[in-house]
Amino acid sequence: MKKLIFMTLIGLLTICSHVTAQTTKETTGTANVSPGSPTSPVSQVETSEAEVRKVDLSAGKVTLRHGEIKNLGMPPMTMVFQVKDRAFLNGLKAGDSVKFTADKIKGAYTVLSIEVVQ
Ligand SMILES: [Cu+2]
Repeated sequence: MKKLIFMTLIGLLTICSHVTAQTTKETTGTANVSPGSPTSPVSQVETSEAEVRKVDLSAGKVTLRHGEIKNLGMPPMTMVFQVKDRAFLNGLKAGDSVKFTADKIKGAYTVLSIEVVQ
């Protein structure tokens, strides 16, 4: 009889620890997903640095020799960007150092914001 109780206890303990383990696993699993996971939110746009090479007011384009653009996974290079607003090009000239954000919009690399740095 004593042995039966003992076995039952062992059985209960096993179940308990199993449940606990599962709960812990689930909790940590959820914790890993939810807090500020950098990949999930609507395309986080990071500021990149560049030097203006050419401004094309009539086409609404700017050529930038840019540093790494993390949100686009792009290494440093010189390339042409569309601009979201042609007003961005007013006051920009070749040789300016700028900070800008860019994203791919309808298949075209587009400057979303740009600011001359002194
Ligand atoms: Cu590029």
